[in-house]
Amino acid sequence: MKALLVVDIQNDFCPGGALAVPNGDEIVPVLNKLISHFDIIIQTQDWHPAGHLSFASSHPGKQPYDTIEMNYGTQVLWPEHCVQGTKGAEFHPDLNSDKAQVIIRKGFRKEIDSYSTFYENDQKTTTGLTGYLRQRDITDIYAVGLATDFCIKWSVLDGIDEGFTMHIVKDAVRGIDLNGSLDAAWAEMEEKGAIFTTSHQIID
Ligand code: VGL
Ligand code: ZN
Repeated sequence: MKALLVVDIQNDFCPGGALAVPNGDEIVPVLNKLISHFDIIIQTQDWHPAGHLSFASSHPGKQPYDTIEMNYGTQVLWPEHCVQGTKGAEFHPDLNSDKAQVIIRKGFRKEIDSYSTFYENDQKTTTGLTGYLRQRDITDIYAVGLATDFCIKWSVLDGIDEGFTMHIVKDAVRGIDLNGSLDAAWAEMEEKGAIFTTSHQIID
């Protein structure tokens, strides 16, 4: 069984949002086509409490895109984004979210960020997604959404470690690209065994 994993299509990651991914909204029509093609849809939603420790504003003297050492490793500091209950945390209005069967929220613990949909950034705290997927006999996951070099990459790498076949739909993702992170992400995903595909290969 296969599932479509629609990652973080939220206002704050789209142009005009607090942490806009360049051309992030461009993929929405492609996502809607894929959504109508798949039977099982899982969406993720970045969902931070105010004062989340991944925000630069929570660390006096720090600027967005600086990094700090957390007890789980290096953390990029972000502009405040996807705060629970705000407009910025809502799904993009043009995304067809009606078909989503489960929505995984992540980053809701103040002290820990969560890029991956499987594990939080300590690589230990689970979101429960693996259990859901296994119980539904899902073997193949098609990752789409934002951002290629953060939430998509970490989800793809973790998904492979969890034993799933991870596909990444190249024309249905967009990246942030901090200091070459986008090229590095593509290389890491390829190296780990992710399968690169396109929406045309899936739909046509
Ligand atoms: C993301 C940075 C911070 C993402 C989420 O969705 O890739 N990136 N929070
Ligand atoms: Zn976030």
